[in-house]
Amino acid sequence: MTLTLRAVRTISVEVPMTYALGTSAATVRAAPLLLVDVETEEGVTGRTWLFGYRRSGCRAIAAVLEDIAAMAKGETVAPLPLGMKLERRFALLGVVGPVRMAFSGFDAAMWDALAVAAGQPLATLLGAAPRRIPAYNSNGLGLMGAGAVADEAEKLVAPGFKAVKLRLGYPTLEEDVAVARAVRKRIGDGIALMADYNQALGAVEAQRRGRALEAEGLYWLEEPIRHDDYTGNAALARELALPVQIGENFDGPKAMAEALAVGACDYVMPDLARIGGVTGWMQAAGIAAARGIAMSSHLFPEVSAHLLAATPTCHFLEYVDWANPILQEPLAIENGEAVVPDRPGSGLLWDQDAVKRYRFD
Ligand code: SMN
Ligand code: MG
Repeated sequence: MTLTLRAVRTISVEVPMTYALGTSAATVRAAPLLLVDVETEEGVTGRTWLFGYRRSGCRAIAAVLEDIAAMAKGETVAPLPLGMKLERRFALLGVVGPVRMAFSGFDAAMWDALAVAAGQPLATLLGAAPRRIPAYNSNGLGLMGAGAVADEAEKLVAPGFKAVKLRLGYPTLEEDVAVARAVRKRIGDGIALMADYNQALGAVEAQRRGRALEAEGLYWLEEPIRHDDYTGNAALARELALPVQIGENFDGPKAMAEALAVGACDYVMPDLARIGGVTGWMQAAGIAAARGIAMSSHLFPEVSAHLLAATPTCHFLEYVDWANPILQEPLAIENGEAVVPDRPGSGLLWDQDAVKRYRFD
């Protein structure tokens, strides 16, 4: 069925988080989410959600989406050519940051509409099938000190997760090591433990801390230094035994291709909203597959589960429960694996009462 674009509607909500997210860059206690609905003349609605990081982020993305909607009205829902055409109109402003997120959300919601219209799960429309994807629990584990982090880690693995992610970047290396050890001691050896610095370190310090952490049995070292310093990341990837993970800040598949061309990392984890939605993700998946690089997701677990099912080098799904309060059917996790839902589209439906409760714009 051909779908014709009628409107794009957005609602901003701020949802309380079960676990605060205290990274080396900022602490977030409530998640500002932008809910995106693409409506079509045929009555099919496609949905996605975006993370605004701050309320102003939601407002900025919504403003761009309003502009995109005005240009897209009456067009056929065809994410690749329509996205390319409209992005060209934003070339002078720059398709980065909130503009990139708006286009990514527009793309993901269009793909959802196509899958809903086809009566197929998004994974199926992408040439795969619903299945289970290994997931790590990425809620919480902020910079709270060894005792509090170990307590929280115990709660995070309780539902059956086999992997969790720790935020590092304490003032000293000794504190980083102490926290990693306290968590390991508490959760035991059978659980994978990822560590994320959120770009906190300089090149020399990253070498020093990375080398010391090699003895702590971490699964990957994420964004140790500035995300766009590809040569610096490449030096770390070469010199450390600990695999270097980057990708949440790749701005489109081209950035990922450039990073991989210089060996900037061992693993990649693109973000649905920065890689260019479903279309950008699939292109990135091809690049990762060509190089045999394991690919994980960043945030947006509900949509990312479908995408990882269609990713040849599928690695880990990053699980966060942020959208659960406003979803009719939250993503199911069983034995530490995300269950790709076997229903049309990505499976996102808003709980309207909850949306009213948490709405801020
Ligand atoms: C992260 C970054 C920004 C928002 C949420 C989480 C973090 C991650 O870097 O990888 O989970
Ligand atoms: Mg990260």
